[in-house]
Amino acid sequence: MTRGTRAIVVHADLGRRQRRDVSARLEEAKGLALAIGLDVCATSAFRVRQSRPATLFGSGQVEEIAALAVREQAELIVVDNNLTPVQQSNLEKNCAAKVIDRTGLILEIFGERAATAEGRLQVELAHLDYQAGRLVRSWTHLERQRGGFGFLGGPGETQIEADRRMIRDRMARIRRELEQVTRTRGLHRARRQRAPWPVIALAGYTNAGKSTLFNRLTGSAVVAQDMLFATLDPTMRQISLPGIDKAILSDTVGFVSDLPHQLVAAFRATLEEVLSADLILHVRDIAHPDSDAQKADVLDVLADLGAVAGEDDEAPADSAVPVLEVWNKVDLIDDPDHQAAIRNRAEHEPDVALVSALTGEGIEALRRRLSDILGKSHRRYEFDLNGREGAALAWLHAHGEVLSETAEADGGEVTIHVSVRMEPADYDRFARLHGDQAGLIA
Ligand SMILES: Nc1nc2c(ncn2[C@@H]2O[C@H](COP(=O)(O)OP(=O)(O)OP(=O)(O)O)[C@@H](O)[C@H]2O)c(=O)[nH]1
Ligand SMILES: [Mg+2]
Repeated sequence: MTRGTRAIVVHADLGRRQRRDVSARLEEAKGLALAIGLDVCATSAFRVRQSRPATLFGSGQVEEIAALAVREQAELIVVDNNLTPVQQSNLEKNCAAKVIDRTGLILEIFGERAATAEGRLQVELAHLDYQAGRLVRSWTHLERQRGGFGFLGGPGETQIEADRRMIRDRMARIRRELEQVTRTRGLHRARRQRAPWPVIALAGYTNAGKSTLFNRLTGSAVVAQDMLFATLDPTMRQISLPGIDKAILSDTVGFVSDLPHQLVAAFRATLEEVLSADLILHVRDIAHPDSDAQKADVLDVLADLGAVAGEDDEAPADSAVPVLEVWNKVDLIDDPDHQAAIRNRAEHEPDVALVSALTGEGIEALRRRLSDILGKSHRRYEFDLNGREGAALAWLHAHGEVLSETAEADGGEVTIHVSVRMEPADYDRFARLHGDQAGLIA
């Protein structure tokens, strides 16, 4: 798939209760296609009463799609749904064009954006997982890449087995490499927390303005543009807040509805930065017509990661991170009545800050708010204690709220990883009392 490829975007409206209407879905799908540089010539939605196992769309609809592709001279059809391998290959045959589904498209975008070694490994892992799922009935995808494996004979069950094994081996290797990278980052995290500076993580729907706010608050210049998934790799900078010595702000990948589960799994380590934060700033494009649906999608992903309590959870998770909603892009609300209503709502909601990252409105108030929250709140610290230091562990249980505790044996040495929420003053006391002998990660 190359930039500038002529493409049409189609969506099957399956009539399920959706958070957004069909035209908004199509608009977003078009945005995803544009994000990878496709030349989108036409978009169209089809009401599909009964999804067909062979083609998803009804036969008349397939003809319409084929005709549209011909009329627009499109080489590629983006289907904004998830397709089975069989549906994908039948559609390709019937429409005489290449077909990519929603998950495939998002994986392509991530593949193009990944800039760090870690990001590339994560995307490759997600891609392999996606391919492995497609091997069940269709091996044609891999055939192209097989190259040197031709000696194994004609494709058949044996070939599928061989492909599966190849993918499995490669996935195992990537997982090991990723573990290594993650471990290094985990150490960085521990070192940072020992400082101990509070960490604020930005989270939110793609294009909500996270990077723009990040730049506004830190005075840096990370890429922020009107494009879905502009940011992929996490970035951290120091920000200064009134009355607070130092704090770290982290920008990260945006979310989207129906984020492929392979990606969430692969990006878990990166997204876990969000989990270990002291505060999550949930940045929302409050001027977007689908703002509420986007919020629900973001909360789904955060709940999935265990950062916030999910809709079905009875009580907030122990480790839940406090969330402040940042209603961004207030400058974009044209209708004065709507603008007034939003301002009024923001004022009365306890955990909402209204800003425009672009004009700077509300930013100073947000800074004060952050100082307030971080100044008061307990922070989260992580320790690696030597198994013999029972006294240090007991102290942590007595003075802090232990969020998790896991033991790991390496030879005769037992290390206990403890994650604790406590006041910075208590942390200082702990460090004075047990610091060196407790074996803090340094
Ligand atoms: N009018 C207006 N535009 C904004 C505001 N904040 C961000 N934008 C614009 O919204 C677009 C997306 O901003 P980004 O900061 O890249 O969004 P993001 O959340 O980092 O997006 P991803 O990294 O793609 O997930 C850019 O064109 C910004 O200039 C704002 O307060 N007002
Ligand atoms: Mg960004």
